[in-house]
Amino acid sequence: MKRREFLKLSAILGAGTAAPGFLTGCSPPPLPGTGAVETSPTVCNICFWRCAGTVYQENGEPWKVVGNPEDLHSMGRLCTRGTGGLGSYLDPDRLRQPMLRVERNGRQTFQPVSWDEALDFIAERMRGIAEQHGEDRLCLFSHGVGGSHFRKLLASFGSRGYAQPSFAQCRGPRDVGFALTFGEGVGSPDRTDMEHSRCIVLIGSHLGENLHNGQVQTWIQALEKQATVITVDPRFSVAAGKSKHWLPIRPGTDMALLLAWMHVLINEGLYDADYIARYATGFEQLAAHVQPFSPEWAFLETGISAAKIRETAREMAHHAPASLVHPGRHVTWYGDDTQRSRAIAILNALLGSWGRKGGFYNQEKVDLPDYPTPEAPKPRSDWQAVVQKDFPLAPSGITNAIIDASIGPDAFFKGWFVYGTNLPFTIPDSARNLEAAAQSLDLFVVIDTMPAEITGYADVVLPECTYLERIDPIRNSPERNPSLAVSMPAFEPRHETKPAWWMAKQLAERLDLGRYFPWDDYAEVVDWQLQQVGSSLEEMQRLGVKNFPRTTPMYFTPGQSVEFFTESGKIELYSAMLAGFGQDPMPVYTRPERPEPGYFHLNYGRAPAHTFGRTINNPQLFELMPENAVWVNPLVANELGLNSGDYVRLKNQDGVISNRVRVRVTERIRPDSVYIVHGFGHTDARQRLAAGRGADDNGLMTRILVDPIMGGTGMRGNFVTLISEEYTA
Ligand SMILES: Nc1nc2c(c(=O)[nH]1)N[C@H]1C(S)=C(S)[C@@H](COP(=O)(O)OP(=O)(O)OC[C@H]3O[C@@H](n4cnc5c(=O)[nH]c(N)nc54)[C@H](O)[C@@H]3O)O[C@H]1N2
Ligand SMILES: Nc1nc2c(c(=O)[nH]1)N[C@H]1C(S)=C(S)[C@@H](COP(=O)(O)OP(=O)(O)OC[C@H]3O[C@@H](n4cnc5c(=O)[nH]c(N)nc54)[C@H](O)[C@@H]3O)O[C@H]1N2
Ligand code: SF4
Ligand SMILES: [Mo]
Repeated sequence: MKRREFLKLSAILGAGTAAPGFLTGCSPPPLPGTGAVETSPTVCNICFWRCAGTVYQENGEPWKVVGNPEDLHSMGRLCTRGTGGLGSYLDPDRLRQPMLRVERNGRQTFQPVSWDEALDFIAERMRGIAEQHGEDRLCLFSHGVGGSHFRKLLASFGSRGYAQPSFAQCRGPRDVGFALTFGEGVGSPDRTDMEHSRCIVLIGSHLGENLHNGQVQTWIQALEKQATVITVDPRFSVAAGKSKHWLPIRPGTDMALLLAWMHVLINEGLYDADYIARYATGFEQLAAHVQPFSPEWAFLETGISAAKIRETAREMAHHAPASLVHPGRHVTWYGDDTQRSRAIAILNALLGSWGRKGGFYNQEKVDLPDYPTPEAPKPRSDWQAVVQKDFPLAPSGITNAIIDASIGPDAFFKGWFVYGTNLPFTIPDSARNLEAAAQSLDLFVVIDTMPAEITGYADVVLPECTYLERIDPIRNSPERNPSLAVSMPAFEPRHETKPAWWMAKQLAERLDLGRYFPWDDYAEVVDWQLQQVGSSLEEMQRLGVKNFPRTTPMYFTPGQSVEFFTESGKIELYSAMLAGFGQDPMPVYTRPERPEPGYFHLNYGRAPAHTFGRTINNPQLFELMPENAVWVNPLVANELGLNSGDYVRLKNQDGVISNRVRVRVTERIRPDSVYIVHGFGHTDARQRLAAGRGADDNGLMTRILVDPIMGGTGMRGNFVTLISEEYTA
């Protein structure tokens, strides 16, 4: 529009009309949009999909962040949240300087301190822990790329304790379930080949609200090509609205549906017999196992008619192998989650979709060497064997197990580093345990950008600058097309904030571990790595993203013999390994508990404008969605005399009461459930926009259903009732 106006003006000028003074004068006032523009490459850090983009500034002022058109991983676009990324830099409530817990007039408070004071304090406590208990007693909770610097620091010190909430609170069960079946996990980004799928089955995956960018776009491509979508969700999600079949399942009964689908595929001979004969083991046992689970049986459990179960199973088979039963991502639901993920994996095996076009493809990443540094010392203990002995099949750290192993005088862990994870909002039933751990630990360090609730437990708070103000490790995600992307500082760090790499290096030097961090600036590491693959920081500063050719096929070739990374080398429909660990070798259905009268299943999920609780205070994203609402079915609303917009509080089965939250009366939720978007209900008043807005699902999850295989925290066994609250706004 602006451009056209300008052209019109030049036409007038060309026609000999006297030019207005500001066009002929020697010192024109700057016009908007004509200032000096600078750009720098970035990798979005608002969620963990890691889309590449470009940051624009004009006359040194932040202007916008947009997608990098060369980035195949994001298809050149940022999502709503990524576009609002500047808000994380501009947020006036950010942490500004290091803070130390001190005692003043008999009360504890945080005192702003210099970096030297904060880092000296931490180094001294680390030494103290090493002397008293051993150098292996520290652990890191981390979610985000910068955590790798602290992981390196702790490893060089002698501690390997490590956990991310993306395992035990998120996708751990699916990765273990798929690994037990196919010998490999689904990975992140997920290896789903939706752009080529002819049929997509979504079990709770609420794509469209879950806005993992590239994945949502491939799903939309499938929709545009008229792929059949079958959505299983007790809520009429955005995805359900785009589906041919919506199966509004009774919460927690998915396993019954999955077993019935297998029953139909096997009993009607619709499974991929060649694929199973060639690649799988345990088919006989599976066929016998699913006999009792007819669609008629499953109807009584799930509420989905037998006819619908048969129709959808046949449709999946019709499109196989381009039929993808999506593995989901946040799958810590009812405690039998690894088994449900196994059931999904087995169903995919029956459809022959693993390794096939439109199913699961083989990913590739760039073979990028690590910067050479000395090898970290061998730790004096195997912390996993101590802390996670009940879950020998967990390949990764279990956040909740580490918290438990940090409480009391005999606890294994004595010091915590918490990087970019707001544990009180992230780990269900953690409030009591975090308090107890904080009392027991000798050192509690939080590295965050915001005054998140977790900072309230810390001895020391280290303020990190945002991704827009620092250089991050190179993005090298496994994908369809291998690619590298770099994230360079667009702005100087505000206030006294610093990047994680700087903090880790400073600590290392104080601990005589400087040899593990042999660089002055992390940019040297990035440049060295890029040089090894024929690029450089200078080139990447211009390009942002570089794509590399694939070297292996995306799919199995017809008749290819494949060695799977399982014990048998085959796809394991029957898992001898599970049997060996005293677990069911094939998935078994357990009927979930139902709510007492007056109570509802507490259902929760994502909204497009936010990532967990971490963006609520971002001024640009807050504006899009300042609070959540509790979805209530009209039948329930009528009975309780509630209208949309009324305030209520949610009270759970253990008497925990939420913040007040508005009601949204909608047919889109079943009468036995209510639904809220996760991440709201912040309590720290220093987050001035977010504090007190909406309700926090996590606080209401005082009952967790622990997965016996991998230790994940099933969160969907909580029930709430609604307490009305006078409308006061
Ligand atoms: N009740 C409930 N619990 C859940 C979920 C749920 O839906 N409901 N979802 C689960 C899932 S799927 C996941 S993956 C996890 C996610 O769990 P988390 O990753 O812990 O999510 P957040 O609570 O948003 O915490 C992120 C923290 O990182 C900080 N941060 C943001 N950017 C930076 C940065 O650049 N540097 C540093 N140092 N800090 C930064 C934020 O300020 C915030 O305090 O939560 C799990 N827990
Ligand atoms: N905008 C945005 N997008 C995100 C994120 C974000 O924070 N914001 N986080 C990302 C992350 S880390 C993750 S792990 C994913 C999580 O997103 P997904 O893995 O897609 O979904 P879930 O969180 O497991 O489940 C939410 C859906 O499950 C449905 N559901 C509830 N109970 C049941 C049940 O018993 N059976 C079935 N079949 N469905 C049920 C809910 O109604 C809801 O639609 O989203 C990712 N994408
Ligand atoms: S999906 Fe959105 S928020 Fe996540 S990295 Fe990409 S642009 Fe950023
Ligand atoms: Mo997640």
